[in-house]
Amino acid sequence: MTAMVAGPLRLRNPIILAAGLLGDSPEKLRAAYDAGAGAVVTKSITSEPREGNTGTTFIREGEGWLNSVGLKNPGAKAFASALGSPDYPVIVSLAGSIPDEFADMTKLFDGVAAFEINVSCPNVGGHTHDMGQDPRLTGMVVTAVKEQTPLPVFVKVGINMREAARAAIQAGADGIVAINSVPAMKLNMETGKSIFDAGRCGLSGPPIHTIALNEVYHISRYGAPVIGCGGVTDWRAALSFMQAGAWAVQVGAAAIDDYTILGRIAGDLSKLA
Ligand code: RRO
Repeated sequence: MTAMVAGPLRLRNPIILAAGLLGDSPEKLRAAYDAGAGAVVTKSITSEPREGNTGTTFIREGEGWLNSVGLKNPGAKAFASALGSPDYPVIVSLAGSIPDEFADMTKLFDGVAAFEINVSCPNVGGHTHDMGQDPRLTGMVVTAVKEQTPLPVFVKVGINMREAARAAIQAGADGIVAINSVPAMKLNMETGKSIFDAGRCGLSGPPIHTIALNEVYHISRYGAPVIGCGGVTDWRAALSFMQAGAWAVQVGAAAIDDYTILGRIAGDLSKLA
């Protein structure tokens, strides 16, 4: 497999497991790495445990997926202790409300490769989602985290968050992950109400790939490394992210049914080199 020649992390290949359902346990993270990913991102972790949303949280929608997980996680302390000090590259995704909360969480993790600050969760209210709508606050989070850790810090933005990406880079972010799932809606025809208890959901998978590509193209002009994320199911979509300026690519929902897709995409890409 090709070794990455540039970027804030040295990885065995540029295919990274995206934050999400597969990153909620150390066993799954390890399995995704063993299946061929260059690195793996955890589920977004908060300082306190969260039960997540009730009811349906994940369904197929056409060629994509809708989720409304609601940041379900055991909390930073429990997750860090379960993770231990991994001997493979783990990027810890962090979600929160205020800059110090993010910075404090970084202190709990040992032996991880980097942090990914999630400012774009579509499924919970408050700062966790709105942060990416607020470039100043996004910059403040990056500043606080960079003061606390020497590790690379990435910021995961959603659609229409280019100003937050720019602010994050100005504040010292080592890279931008673009994009998170796209805020969406799915109604129960009989009730006219959302099929998700929380009302909110995010669309991921192939239907958002071209949207993500457009964001990657624009954000990569800002001068920091960009990691493309959205709708990658094979080497073609991965390559298009790279042609648009990405130095690495994340794969999320497509790996749920079959981890081996990670190694397959990495292998197929390396044959092009
Ligand atoms: O947990 C979720 O519902 C979730 C998060 Br934190 C996120 O960043 N993106 C997403 O699609 N779902």
